[in-house]
Amino acid sequence: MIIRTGDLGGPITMKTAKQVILGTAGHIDHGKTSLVKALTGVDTDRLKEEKERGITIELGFTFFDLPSGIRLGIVDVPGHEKFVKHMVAGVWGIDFVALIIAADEGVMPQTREHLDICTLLKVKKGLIVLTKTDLVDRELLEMVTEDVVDTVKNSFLKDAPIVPVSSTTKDGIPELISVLDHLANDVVERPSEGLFRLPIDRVFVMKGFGTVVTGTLVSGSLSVGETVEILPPGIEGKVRNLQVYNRSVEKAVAGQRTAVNLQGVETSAIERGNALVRLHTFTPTRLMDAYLEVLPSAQRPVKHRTILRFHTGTTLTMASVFLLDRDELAPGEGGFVQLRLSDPVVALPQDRFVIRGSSAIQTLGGGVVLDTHPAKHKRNVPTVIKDLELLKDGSDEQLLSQHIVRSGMGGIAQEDLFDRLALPPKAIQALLRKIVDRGDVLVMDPERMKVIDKGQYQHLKERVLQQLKEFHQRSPMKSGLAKEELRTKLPMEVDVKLFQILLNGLIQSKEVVLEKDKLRLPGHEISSVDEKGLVKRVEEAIVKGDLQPPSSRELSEAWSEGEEGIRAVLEHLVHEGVLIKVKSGMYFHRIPFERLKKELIAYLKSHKEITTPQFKEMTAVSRKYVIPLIEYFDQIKVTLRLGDKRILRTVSQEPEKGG
Ligand SMILES: Nc1nc2c(ncn2[C@@H]2O[C@H](COP(=O)(O)OP(=O)(O)OP(=O)(O)O)[C@@H](O)[C@H]2O)c(=O)[nH]1
Ligand SMILES: [Mg+2]
Repeated sequence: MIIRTGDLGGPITMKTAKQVILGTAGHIDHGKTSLVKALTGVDTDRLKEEKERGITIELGFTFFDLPSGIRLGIVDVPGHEKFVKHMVAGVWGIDFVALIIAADEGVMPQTREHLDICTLLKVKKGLIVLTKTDLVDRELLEMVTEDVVDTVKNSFLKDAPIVPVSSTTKDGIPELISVLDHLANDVVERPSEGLFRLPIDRVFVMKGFGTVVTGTLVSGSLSVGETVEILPPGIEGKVRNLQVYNRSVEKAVAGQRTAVNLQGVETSAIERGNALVRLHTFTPTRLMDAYLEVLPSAQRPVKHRTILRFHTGTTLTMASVFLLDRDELAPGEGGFVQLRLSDPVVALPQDRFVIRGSSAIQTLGGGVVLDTHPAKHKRNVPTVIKDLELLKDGSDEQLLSQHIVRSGMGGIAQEDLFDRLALPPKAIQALLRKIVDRGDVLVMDPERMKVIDKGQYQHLKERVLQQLKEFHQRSPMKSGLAKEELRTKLPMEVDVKLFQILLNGLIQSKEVVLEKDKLRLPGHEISSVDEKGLVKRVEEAIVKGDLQPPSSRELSEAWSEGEEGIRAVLEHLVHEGVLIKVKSGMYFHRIPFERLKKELIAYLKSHKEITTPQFKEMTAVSRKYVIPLIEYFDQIKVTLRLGDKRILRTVSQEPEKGG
């Protein structure tokens, strides 16, 4: 007799290859483990302590084949309130749940808490099993059933089958098997081309084999011989052997309970809560954006910066909850949050999580991960919330675009997008192609398929133009800015390739001019800022000064012009090759300077050496100019100083005519 059949879907088809995972849930001692034993013959309570205390502590695993041929894997969870963390780990990744309620006790605290957890983790379907029916009469069973129907009326189990059984007398077990078969038949198998991930729920040593880890393979597939990585510790190992339901296999796929024998991995280095992934596919994170819902039944609101227990996959860590658009979330409310975790975790957007109190341990709420690698957000910023709304409710394509926008001015490579979306890499590749073809993003490195959002690229372009504008304002007499100097003024994540693409684009569109390795805006010409014809006047004054040229200060005083401006003109003329800067503030015109240089070389060739007084006589100028000049000749390696004399440094510098 089935109390309520619910919607059992269509007719069952024979599916020998199909594998589906069922999880148990329910209050302590309500008969979960006994029911699993009644179904499979296996006692999943293996630990000595479990046997002695008669309770489940760790997760139990077993399986059996349903009449249709579907293999049903079972994760048996503990009901004790102290072990809810194991329960969350066990339920994360199951296909459907059996909420188990003892007919002699009815709905109890962990019945509700486990139901809440399954709801928060978005377990899509399930059934209700009333156990220990041999201990109650018909009347009591009816009362309990009413209570149960009332408890689940607003949950995903509101229309679920209700099956009364006795694990002791086996009453109702055949009916239960038939209901399980219908539900399993209806489960949509997980795609095996997803990004491989196995949250580890057990680690142990097997004699003669070494380290074995087990878990529910939640997405993708894994084959013997592959190199894998255990995160967060970042330990590499090789898959020596794979087992699915006690049988060695070459390949394990999503939806299977899997045991992985790892070569080259110390058992002590890994623990429950770590994740087994393929190399370079995930980066653990300590900061994530999420949407958090507080249970209507929570005793108190969740306040900004509260520290709570955070459960996802098989991991438990502490999280500081930053509420992004309010100061508290009341029971029944939901909002966008940034979670700062005390330990790094492996997660994907769309992953579900549960939060529980840190001292009064009680399930408070949970939600969905939206971004696993966000920037730190300021609170109460409308654009931040708008972006997160898109990540929460947008289409896959909008999500992908949004992640590209979020990668900023540095762009993002295709492989780094694989762990931003809960989609198989192949699907992400195809979506990215579509976005590129539409022209919303720019490919900056076709080899790695590194892309940048058009809007971000535009920002970057504007940055370059702004930098050049500011540069011209600062140094009106400089012809332009060196490429490398410009690069240092852009965000660090802008790599050489992107920088080159950016410059080429700007040069091609004539927004920027490249001249002698210097970049400038097309409107910038020195003559255009030189309204007073200073360039010409300065050059004339320096020529006139011959070997005793006026300083910038002297010119500024003589003409009542700002010294800054004159200095800029002098520097510009040095840059143009008209003047030679012998020392700070002292500029010679090239013509008299070259004449002097020739005279000096000729003198040294015939006299072999020269003293400072002799050089002073040659130039016929004051010491103020003599010393800087002769030192400059040392500096440019025309002369070499030996004590108080100087000799010619390189004879070959000016080859003798006909010699
Ligand atoms: N009479 C009767 N006793 C049952 C039945 N199912 C379980 N029990 C008894 O109830 C007690 C608890 O059963 P378990 O199966 O260990 O309960 P559990 O839900 O797995 O408990 P935890 O895992 O610790 O939460 C045991 O003593 C069982 O023998 C049943 O259908 N009829
Ligand atoms: Mg148990």
